[in-house]
Amino acid sequence: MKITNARVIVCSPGRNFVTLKIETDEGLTGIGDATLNGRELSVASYLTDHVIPCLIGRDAHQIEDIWQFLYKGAYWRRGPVTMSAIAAVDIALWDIKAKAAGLPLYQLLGGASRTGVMVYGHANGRDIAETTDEVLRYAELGYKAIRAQSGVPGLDKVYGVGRGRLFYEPADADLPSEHDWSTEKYLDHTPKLFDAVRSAIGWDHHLLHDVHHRLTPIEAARLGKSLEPYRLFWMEDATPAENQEAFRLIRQHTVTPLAVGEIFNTIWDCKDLISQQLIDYIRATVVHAGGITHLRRIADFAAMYQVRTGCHGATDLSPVCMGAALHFDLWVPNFGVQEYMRHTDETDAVFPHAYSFDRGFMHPGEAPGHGVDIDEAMAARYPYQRAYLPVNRQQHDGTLWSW
Ligand code: CS2
Ligand code: MG
Repeated sequence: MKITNARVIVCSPGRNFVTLKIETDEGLTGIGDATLNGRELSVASYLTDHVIPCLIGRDAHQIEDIWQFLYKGAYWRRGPVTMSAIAAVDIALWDIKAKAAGLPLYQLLGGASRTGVMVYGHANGRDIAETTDEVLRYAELGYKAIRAQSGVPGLDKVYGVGRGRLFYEPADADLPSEHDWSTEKYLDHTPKLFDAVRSAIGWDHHLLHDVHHRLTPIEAARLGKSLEPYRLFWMEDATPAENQEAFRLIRQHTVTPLAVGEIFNTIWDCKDLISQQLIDYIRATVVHAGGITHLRRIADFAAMYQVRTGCHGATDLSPVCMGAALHFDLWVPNFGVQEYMRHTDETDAVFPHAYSFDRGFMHPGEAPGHGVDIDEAMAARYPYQRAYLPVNRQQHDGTLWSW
């Protein structure tokens, strides 16, 4: 089966998405997600200018060889732009292969390892009371696992408190907006948040929290320790992870489970974190970590150390990524949880899909392929609109900080 054409479709049904569509001489097509929040056009250009010319004429069934060609052949290996582009090709080719077999993608990976994929939703609010109410609302929606993020007294804007209720879009301006930050205010506030939430919801739900890269290792250790009474499912991105060794300091002080990796793009970013059991969940997902082909390698490596998957699934990852990830989640033996930040109705209309949500669990559906498509005519109605993620500054002196 030869690849005859490939096109990049950039659209913005409420937020920007980049989709790769691959066509073959047997009439089968496949689509992949290439969305990188705030750098969408970089990946679109990487695909159009540097990848697609190399795809034409290749055998669409040779997923692994094409992956190796795009990874090693680039010479300049790794990085979010390169690996998102490779991921888009990979997801599209797995879509084609599964369609050619007439099977849902998870069957090609090894079949279902569970009856459904447990997902977590995002409850957020401006203060503890509002956030607690949202957590209870998510429980009523059927979620068994709920992330809680709230505003912090004395801070103007904080990660995770968004414009949406069921979805959250942080890329909120044509140029990066500036948020303010105070570690002290955050560390004082967060244990109070979880004391209130756990008191309100009881012990039958998993609670999660995203620190979003903002603490030093010892500060993260302090937070993890202070949250132990509330039994979190995980504390995410507790500290920037370029220095994987930093997590050892956190590990020495707290038993709160640690999750990291949504911004990782290859196994090398998490090799030591996993092999030295410094984390409990790996957050890498199909769109930013080289597609199904590479994410399987990360998951199998993680399984050797009892590290489980917890794929990223924010609103800014397209339904194509969600669909492919759910097939992966249904198969992967060391599954942990799948993030499910819903998309807007206009996004769902552009990306019709077979996956579904039911009482806290999702299923990718039984459609051949990954079960997600793109309505190109509708996508054309939503042209790209530049939008950047915010930056963060220390409130007391303006120092640029992790957002
Ligand atoms: C967050 C994301 O979902 C998460 O865990 O870290 O909302 C993240 O901020 C966005 O994906 C960035 O584009
Ligand atoms: Mg996160």
